[in-house]
Amino acid sequence: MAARCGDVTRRLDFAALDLLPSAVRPLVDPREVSLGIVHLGIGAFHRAHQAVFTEAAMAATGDLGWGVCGVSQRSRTVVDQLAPQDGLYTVLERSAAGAGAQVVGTVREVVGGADDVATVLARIAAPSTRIITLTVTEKGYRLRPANGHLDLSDTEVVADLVGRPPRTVVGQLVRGLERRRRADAGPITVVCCDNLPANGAMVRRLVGDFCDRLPDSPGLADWIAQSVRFPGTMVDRIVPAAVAADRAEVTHLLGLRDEGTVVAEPFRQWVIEDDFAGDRPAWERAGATLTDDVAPYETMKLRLLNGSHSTLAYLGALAGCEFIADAVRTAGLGELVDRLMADEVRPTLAVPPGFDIDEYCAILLERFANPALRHRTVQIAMDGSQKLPQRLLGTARDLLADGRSPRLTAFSVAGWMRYVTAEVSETRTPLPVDDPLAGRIAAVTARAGTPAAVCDALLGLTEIFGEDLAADPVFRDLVLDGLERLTGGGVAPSIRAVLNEAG
Ligand code: CS2
Repeated sequence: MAARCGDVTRRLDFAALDLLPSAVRPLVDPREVSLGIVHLGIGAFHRAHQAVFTEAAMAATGDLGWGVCGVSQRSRTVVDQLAPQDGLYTVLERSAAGAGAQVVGTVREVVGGADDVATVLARIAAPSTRIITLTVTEKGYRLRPANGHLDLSDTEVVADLVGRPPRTVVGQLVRGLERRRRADAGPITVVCCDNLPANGAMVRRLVGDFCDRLPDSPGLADWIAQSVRFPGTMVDRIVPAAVAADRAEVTHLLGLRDEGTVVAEPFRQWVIEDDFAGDRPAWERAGATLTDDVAPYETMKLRLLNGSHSTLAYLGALAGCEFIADAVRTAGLGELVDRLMADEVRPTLAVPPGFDIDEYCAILLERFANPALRHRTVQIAMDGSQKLPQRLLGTARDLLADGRSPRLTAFSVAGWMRYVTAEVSETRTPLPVDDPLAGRIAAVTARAGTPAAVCDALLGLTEIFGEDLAADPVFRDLVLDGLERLTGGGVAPSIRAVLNEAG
């Protein structure tokens, strides 16, 4: 009774747990959970994905030693949301069938990584910590996409290397591991959960690059090679930014106020390379797939889901759609991504044995069309320079190498080019360019007066396109063709034309 008609201004925390309707309570008693995981980059995605899997694994086994110390990278927002709530928050699952709430109790501590570096390093060095997970977004790694190594010209990386309390992710990871080695706290596994190809190997490489430049840490790289594992992963769950209406709905469902609500679709998937230095949560008991080879899953997801997502985001935003679910029903975009997946992406994939790719693609289209998810096109359009290579350009490269025409993929790249230069959509809504390369993009296109000049200027950004695609005449012609159409004729007629030409 108290939960349903209680004081709605009361905030979720330990003391309010007993007021919650039993169906929404955490799967384990959070007061009994102890820390076992450090998570770098605690945003909405971690809370709706890995934390949910971990809680289900703890509930399935009764091993409650896998609570999360969540580190926020820059802003203190998550600390302010979760600390007063004893780390508790709600996952609001939205689908056409309605909304369901589940309170999650796995996050046991939240630390502002920018101002409390000492706690971050101490947690990485604690013997009870056996796993470090990461979701810091593509740009958070500060790597050079062209060679996959740490960007040693990045001023933050340089500052970390000369010895300030580290603020970059790689700096915190390496200094934490150094502390762990000194404390003789034992082996540990670093699980990258960002949408990057071969993400485990990538983090291992960046850690190595940082270590190579630390004159004061002899032997650290060898210790890491022996004691630290970096499995690759494929992570999947669509998690749009929560808004006031979501928090209001949670208040209604819980009878309590929750400032830390995250919104998610019902679908969730996690494929993890089974390569751990020590213990781990029984994530397979929570529906995760542990496998020897994560690469086929990862490429499939990055090219089919994320490639389509970016296509819907750029072209949808250009057509004036605020949300992905609208974009997929507008201007022929649904058919475009369907054909993009079937005709261009699928031939480049090595499908894991026994995996039903037809069903996977059909479900993807349904997930994009979920009317209850208000996933903003401009949110996904962010950081295109960091996303295009693994989402679209790999497909283009593979098709070109095979002598095939990446017409639809190139059209999607043209959508990005139009998005970053158009300023406003067809319905005059603003198209923000939120990207670490925004300054370079603006500078190289400033005096480009024709689609050809824009196309060449942007293809010249070899940190995105590499030397190969920048110089590929077939690719250039296809992208330019798309960009000319989008510049002159709008999204819907351009899609019709390109689909006709693609046959
Ligand atoms: C999206 C992803 O924001 C984006 O760029 O494409 O976050 C996407 O929602 C997830 O990868 C789904 O697993």
